[in-house]
This record gives sequence, structure tokens and C-alpha cells, in this order.
Amino acid sequence: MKSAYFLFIINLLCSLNLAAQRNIQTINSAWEFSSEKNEKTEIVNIPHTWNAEDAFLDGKEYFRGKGTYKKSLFVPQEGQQKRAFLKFEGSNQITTVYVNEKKVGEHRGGYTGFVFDISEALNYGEANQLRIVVDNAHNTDIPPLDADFNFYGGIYRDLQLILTNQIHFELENEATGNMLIKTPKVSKEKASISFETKIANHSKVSKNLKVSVDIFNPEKQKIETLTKQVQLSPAETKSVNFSKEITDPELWSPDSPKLYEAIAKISEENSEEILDEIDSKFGLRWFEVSTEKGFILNGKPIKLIGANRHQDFEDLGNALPNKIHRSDYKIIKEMGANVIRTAHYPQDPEVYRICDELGLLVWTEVPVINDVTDTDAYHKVSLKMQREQILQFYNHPSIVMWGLMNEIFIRLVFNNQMTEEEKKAKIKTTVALAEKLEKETKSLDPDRLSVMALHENELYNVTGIADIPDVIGWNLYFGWYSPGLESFGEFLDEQHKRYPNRPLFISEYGPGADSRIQTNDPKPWDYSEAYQLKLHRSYINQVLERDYVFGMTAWNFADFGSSFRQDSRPYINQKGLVNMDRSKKDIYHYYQARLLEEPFIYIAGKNYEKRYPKNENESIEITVFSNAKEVKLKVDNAEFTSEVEDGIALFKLSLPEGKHQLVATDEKLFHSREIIVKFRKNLVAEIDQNAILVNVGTHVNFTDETTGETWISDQEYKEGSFGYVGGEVYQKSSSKFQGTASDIQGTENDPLFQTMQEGIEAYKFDVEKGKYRVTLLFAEPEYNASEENIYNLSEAEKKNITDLRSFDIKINRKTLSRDLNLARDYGRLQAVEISYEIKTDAGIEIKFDDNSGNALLSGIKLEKL
Ligand code: GCB
Repeated sequence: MKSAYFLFIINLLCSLNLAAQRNIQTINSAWEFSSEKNEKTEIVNIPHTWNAEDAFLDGKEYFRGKGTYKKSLFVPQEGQQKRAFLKFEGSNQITTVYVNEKKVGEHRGGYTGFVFDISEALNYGEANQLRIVVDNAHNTDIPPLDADFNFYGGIYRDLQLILTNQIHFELENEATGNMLIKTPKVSKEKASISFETKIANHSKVSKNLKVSVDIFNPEKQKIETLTKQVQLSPAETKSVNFSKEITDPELWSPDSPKLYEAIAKISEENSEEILDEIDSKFGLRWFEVSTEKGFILNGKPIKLIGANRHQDFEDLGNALPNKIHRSDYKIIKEMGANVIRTAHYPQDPEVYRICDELGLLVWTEVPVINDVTDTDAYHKVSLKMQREQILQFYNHPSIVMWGLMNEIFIRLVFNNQMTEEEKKAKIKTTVALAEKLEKETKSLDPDRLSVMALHENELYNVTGIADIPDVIGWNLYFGWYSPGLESFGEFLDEQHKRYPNRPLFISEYGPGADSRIQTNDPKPWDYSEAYQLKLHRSYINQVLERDYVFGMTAWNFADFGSSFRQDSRPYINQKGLVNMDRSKKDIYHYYQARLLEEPFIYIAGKNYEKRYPKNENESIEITVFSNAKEVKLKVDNAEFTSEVEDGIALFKLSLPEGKHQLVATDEKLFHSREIIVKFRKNLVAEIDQNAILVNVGTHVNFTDETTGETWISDQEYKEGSFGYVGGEVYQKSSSKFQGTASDIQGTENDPLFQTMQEGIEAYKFDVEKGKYRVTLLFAEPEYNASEENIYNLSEAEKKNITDLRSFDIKINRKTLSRDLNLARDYGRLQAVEISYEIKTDAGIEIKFDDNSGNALLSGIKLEKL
């Protein structure tokens, strides 16, 4: 590798002249990358993951194994006077670094930072070979063991090279060089603060040093310099701590996120020359929580409402530029949120900085999820992760809760293979780990709350694990995984009655929602945006009615990658308030109406512009989100008024066919949208102008994002119109999803094929004489699944092809397909589309005659030729 392209020359010379300040630079660009899966070298930039694509591909598991990054690093002779460190902000999940083939360090865990001192392994005045091996293979000793998100492998956060003087603030510790700023006592009148630094001497001589901390107020004025004299022997590392009391502190809060700053410096006793310098922002606030008062911040009650956030993005996996981390949190703040849970792991350092700046309270947690391994090694890594998280992010005033675990008994509950003894052992090790995590958390930070998220199961109470942290978060999916929206409040009341002193938070809730799916008649598992609205509305109301619940975070801010998921968009968990590319679903705007204080108005239905009522008597529902008392809606030239309830003004209108201009106003703001009305009763008569497309076997409309076509919900045949004859809506027995939850191959329009009418006898259109194209859509939903899914999305069933259906298709009594066996002829779970050209004198009847099993149909399109 002689090419200068691959050679990174440390820009030491200029920094050497300055003898002093540390030099921090990213070394993100142009790494040679290869992996066990693909040995061919490619040039990549960090942040990088090798799973941005394969975690979303059909039919395969994404690659989990070793990837290797290489680069040459030229270090000038003068570099010998410096110390050199590599600082990783995060790399998933075992990272081993070699310099000139000498191993300089290994780090386990994919979500926290770490630093290696590479000084001793460098050769000066020549090129050095850096080789970094990252391994994201499943490892029973490293959390997370399994979870509902992708464990994208790679160096997916910034990598820095840091050069310091021989005397410097320590870097190679779990805090990665962070000076700890503690604010144990804050009130309106005063705040006591401590600053904890560690200094190291790598020189060969003893030094008399001066360590100082300059404190700046939020207006950036220096308010104090604290100084200490320290003697430091060669090879010695020493803690140097300071304390300070500030009167009339400028408090940090979501409404007023004021940040102080501290700059710590080292110099020789009688010299002005700075040997090293570090800085950190910090904030002054206090908080407490109780079941009577809820969450109190700076003496005032505040109901916490916000969302969870995963760290991936469309086409990027988890390798996000800081810009996207920032913009995500801005979008969250603009929603009116005041809290965020960084589920299920510590996120990029940029995330905590932006939460401090924007004023978002944070629950951050370690990825101890779903299951625990009963080994010392697993326990140790979990504890180390918690230590790293706390020490690295200690100074952020936004953080108020340290999370210990998420749904840690879910595997146990859904595992039918474990014996009672094994279950007991698992519970024992899990509770023991929770106790250790709690102890570690409190010993590092007694001033914040510890918290744990539970799934809806009594085991957390009976094992006592729920009594360990200060606060309990419930992940509750009533109206989705469990039935009944109202059961949510009942569950909470019961818990509160039994554990009256336990502060409760709703850490997760929400249904899957797909912007392509629209209906006015929402039902659980139909993936409609309307059901998402219905569930969130109900949950917000139920939480607001209960003072003992101090907050809630929706699941999830954005749709995120989860390779085993078979939702209506396969491999994506679709519970986001926004899509994976951050385009907004209606529900995002609903939160704005509920949470924002400034006036807000928005006509819902960005993806619901086409409406298909039966006739002029059937009303069209227009939903306007607003925080005003009353909203006016102008429809073309008529004006209507509606009161706002729970952030919603609902208008039921009867409108003629055609385009309509809607303008909603609260007198201060306006929002407009166009809708198109088309009566179903006229579709058959107007087939000359428009094709009829029906999403068979369901009550929802589906819009194809590529063609813009809307497949309307199905209807039973009535004379003079169109519709199905016979059969019933197909429902896979153990699936809650309407139709089948399986990924349908060969299409992006999965929902269109996932729902179907089974046992269908015929489909009829009462059209006039002419030539037509009839297109039928099918998918064989029965399959041999090998995997049981704890999220209840799919199920294993074994059926032979011969047991499956075969049918003939006759159009107007003429057999056009004989013995159509979808599984045999196309494969199971495969999108099948067959078009027939026909001529008729009057009417079209497509008959399905069963040879074996029951015929089914997923969609039908009729075009006049
Ligand atoms: C949960 C988990 C979360 C999942 C979510 C879901 O309770 O904590 O990781 O993604 O449910 O969507 O099922």
C-alpha cells in the first residue's frame, strides 16, 4: 500500500510547535475494508457499517462476523515527544486494534466509547500499519443477546486520533477522558458543584504542576477560576478535584436549557504555557419524582411526554453523520416533546449534547435486553457498559434516568423449552445482575434515578426485580399485542393500587402504521394511520388522567430496521411517528397539537387524498389537528365549524365528486389540502376513464407508492356494481395481523398481497359490453416457518403442497386457468399477478372453482381496453 491515498500523515508538525494543546482530529476517511464475508477490499469512510443493505434483503440473515479496517499512518520523528491515542465513540461490538501488528487493545460492547493508548506501539519517522478488527457475531457474553433491532456491525461512530503532551488529563479510562462535573445539591438560591479530573505524567521526571478550572456562565462570561498545585511523579496518575458553590444559579430546563461551561488546564507551576486542556458543558437543575407529585423539575411539576429513539436511518444502517443525530432531536423537540428514551442503548455523544442544548430530558440505558447469560463474563460486560455510559455522559443535565434493563424476562416467558429448574436459575441470575447494576449505578451517581422497562407480565413483580430501581417503566401494548385500549388504564390502576409508592412511567406503547394504508374504520393490526391515531389518542388521555404516571414515551420516534420483522414493510418495525427517512406520519402532527403551546393547525391525511364513499349520502371525515378551542374548515366555498376535542376537530361532510380545496383555520393559522372524491357507485359506469382497483379481503385502502394507484377496500357484490361473492376475510390462525404477517416475495406492495378473501366463489363487475383486462393478484399464505417469533408476528405451520389449494379460474364461463396451484406453480409467499384479456357482451364474472382447498384472491384490477 504505497499509494499516498491510503497514507494518513499525522499532522504533527504544526501541533508540535505549539508544544501545548492537545491535537484532536478524526481519522474517518479512506479505510481499506474487507470482511470474512467479502475479502475483496473496498475503500470506506467512517461512520461505517457493513449491514446497511443486507439487513433489509429478502431471504437471508444479515452478515454477523468480522470486518477489518486498515490504514497506514505516517508519524514524524518528533511525534516521539507526544502521546497518541485512538478514541472510538462506538464500534459494534468487539473491537481489537493492532498497530504494526502489535495488539494495543480490545473493547467489548457496541454502544459506548473507548480509548487506546497507541504511543508505545508506534514507530516514529515512518509509516505505521493500523489494523482494526470489528466483530458483530452473536456472543453469549455480550449484551444485547437478542432484541427487536439490527445489530449493525462496524466502526459506526467517529474515530479520533488524539495527540497530547506527556503530561495530560487521563484519557484511557472508562470515562474516555471526561472530567466529571457533579451537581449534587441545586436549589433556586445556590448550587454546589464538583469538578473531578485525573492527570497523568508520562515523562521521566517529577513535575510540579498547576491544575485549574475556569467556569463560564451561560452568557459565556468567566465567573471563577479554581486552581490547585499538584506534584506528579513519573508514571503517576492523580485525581485532582475542585468544588464550587454558585449563588442564584441560572437553571437548566426544557423551556430554558441554559448551559454553563468548565475548562480545565494543566501547566507547569511557574509557567503560563498550557500543557493540556479539556472542557465540558454542564447544567444546573434538580428534580425528584413521587407518585403523589409526579416529576418535579426545579420545584415545578412537569408531565414528561415524548418518544423513544433508535439510532438507524434509511439506507445508512446505524452509521449516521452527526447532522442526522442532531436533526432527529430537533424534529422530536418540534413535536413538543420534553423527554426522550435512547432505547435501547447509549447513543452517539452528539445526541446528549443536542438534548442539553434543545432542552430534552433523557432516559438512557444499557442494552441488557430480553435475556441474560448466567456467566461472570456477561455480568462483567453489562456492568462495564453501565460504568462507561455513566462516566462518559455524566455531565449532561438532560439525563435524568439511567436504565438498567429492558423486558428482561421476555425470552423466559415465551420459551416453552425451558424446564422449571432452568427458569428458576435464569430468574436468579437476572435478579442478581439487576441488583449489581443498581448498586453500580448508585455508587457512581446517587443523584439520578435508576429505571427499568418491563413488559406486561406479573413475573417482574413476583420476582422482586421491579422493586430494585427507583422508577418503573412499563412497555404496554394494549390494543396491539394484548387486546383492549381501555385495559391500559385498568392495568395501571391495578399496579398503582398494589404498589402505591412506585413511580410509574410508560416507556413504550404504539401500533405499527404504514402511510400507504388508510381507512375511516381503523382496527388493531390493520397498520392504518387511523388506528395509530386512535391508539395514541387513547393512551395520551389515559396517562393525563392519572397523576401517578409521571410520563410516557411513544414507541418509536421513527420506523427502524429489525431484520426478523415481517410487518407490512418487511424487516422494518413500523411503530414510528415518522418513517425511516423521517418523512412524517399523521401521528407526528397529532402530538404537535397535543403538546405545543404555540398555535398549531394541521389537516390530517397527507396520504389520504383519495376518498371513495359509496354515494353522496355517505359522509367524508376530515380530521384537523389543532390546539385551539375551535376550528373552521372552508371546503371550496362553504364554511364549517367544529370544536376541538383531544386535539382533534372532526368534520363529517357530504361532498360531490371531484377535487375539493380544504382550508382549516383557528383564525391565526391556516392549513390547506386538496382531496378527491369518487363515488364507488359510479366506478363501474365510468370504467372507460378509470380502472377499478380493489384491495380484496380487507377494509383498508392501499396506495402503491411507485405508481400512485390506490387499491380501494373490498365490498360484497350488489347488482349494478362490483364486489366479491362468497368466502371470508383470510386470517392466519395464530397471527394478529390481518391476513398473513409474512413477507411476500417479489413485491414492495406486501399489504396488498397479505390480505385476501378465502373461499371466494366469484368476483363480479356489472360493466357494459366491451374489451377488458382483468388482473388478479394472489399469494399462497401457508408456509413452513422454522422460527417462532416472540412478537407474535408469524407462526410455524406445516402443510404439504398437495394439501394446499388448487382452483380453476373461469371468466364468463370460459376456463382461462386450470388447476392453478400457487404454491406449486409460483412458490409460497410469492406475489403472483395474472392478467386476462376478455371481451364481454354484458358483465364480467370471474369464477373460482376449487379442485382442492379453498380458492383465494388478494387483489383485482379491471381496465377497459
Ligand atoms: C418492546 C421492545 C421493543 C420492541 C417493541 C415492539 O416491548 O422493548 O424493543 O421493538 O416492543 O415493537 O414490539
